[in-house]
Amino acid sequence: MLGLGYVGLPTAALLASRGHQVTGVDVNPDIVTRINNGQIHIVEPELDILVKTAVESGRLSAALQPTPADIFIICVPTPVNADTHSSDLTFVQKATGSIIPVLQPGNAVLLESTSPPGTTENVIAAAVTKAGFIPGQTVFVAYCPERVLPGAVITELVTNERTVGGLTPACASHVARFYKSFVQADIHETTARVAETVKLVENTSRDYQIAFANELSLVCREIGVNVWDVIELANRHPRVNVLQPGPGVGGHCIAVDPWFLIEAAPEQARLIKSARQFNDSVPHKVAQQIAESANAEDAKTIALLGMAYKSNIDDCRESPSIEIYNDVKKLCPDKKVVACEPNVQTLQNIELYTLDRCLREAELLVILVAHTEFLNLDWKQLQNTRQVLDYKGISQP
Ligand code: SAJ
Repeated sequence: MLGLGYVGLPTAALLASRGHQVTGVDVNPDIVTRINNGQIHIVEPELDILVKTAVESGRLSAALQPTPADIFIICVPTPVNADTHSSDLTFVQKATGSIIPVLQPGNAVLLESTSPPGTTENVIAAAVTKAGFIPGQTVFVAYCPERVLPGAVITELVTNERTVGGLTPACASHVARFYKSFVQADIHETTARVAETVKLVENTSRDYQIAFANELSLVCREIGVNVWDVIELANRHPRVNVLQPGPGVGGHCIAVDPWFLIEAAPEQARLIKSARQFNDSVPHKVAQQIAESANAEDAKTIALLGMAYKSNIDDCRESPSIEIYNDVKKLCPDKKVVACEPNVQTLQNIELYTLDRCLREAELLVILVAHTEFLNLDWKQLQNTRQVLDYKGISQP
């Protein structure tokens, strides 16, 4: 397993628990040491025990370089460049290069990272061909996108259906047999390019639909109706399923992956691009609204509730709440801006208060994430004494 991140590590540990002998490879020596000590570096339910057991059983170990294996799985980051939004495939290229010296006839090389269409062929197949192998004949090459939801990774690794895109039909069926050894759902065989596009479409469709929900929230504001009521009732129609508006789209996938589709067909993907850009603008609009409310109500202390990128996780990277916090601080230099995140102890450059302290000291409470701790509050009672801005629709009776 090349890359021991939030997909690679759980997959490696799960494979080891199913009897496979697994070497986890990572370029970060701290991660390698940690895993070899049976510890983990990410927060994910059940992962700690799964890794500990796998390491103790001798079926999972970590290393800085790949060792010979029947199957190589590449699970490394595929970021987009911040300014141009073009894809950066450096990690996939390096991981592929590191496999070549230990690759042998009959091995399989699989890519799981979200990638632009054509990557499996242009990066992986090209590298193995250059090394003298024939994809589909002497080695198997396939694209098998991960689909797991952070917070439910261990379950979803087993229960989600999978798409397996082979460079040739022989590659697809060889690799599908491997996934059947631990996936309890259907495995769909197709071409690598279709599988690459499918992965992008999955996350882009979510981004696109969230943009619709976010735009609806602005439309409903103008009309003077409650967007949550409108969506709930519209969704009673058998063929309507509007997603939920929020303070922006965070995480490492949904806000990134549409750019790969846009890059592949810039002239055609206009609505996709517009949805992506609109979702990116939402945190700034939210910050503006917060500043306006704080000024109108003369609130001296503003508490932002929820810094993680979504509910009941501790991952605050790529979180719209962080952007909102920084924006509000700039827009309200004379006010105290604090944040509450029950799932972390500290956050760089952010003044964290406990929930109790926010409730005691802030005149304006802003709900940004629907954490269970916030759902359990009596918002009706709080609204008698505090101004509440609710971006998750949880404060209604
Ligand atoms: N969000 C909304 N409204 C909604 C749903 C989500 O504003 O109705 C926001 C969330 O608050 C969050 C962001 O979208 O900020 C993304 O959250 P998410 O739960 O939709 O997705 P991720 O990024 O945690 O995981 C996604 C998943 N993809 C899909 O559901 C199509 C997961 O299955 C993928 O494996 C993962 O991306 C990935 O790695 O690609």
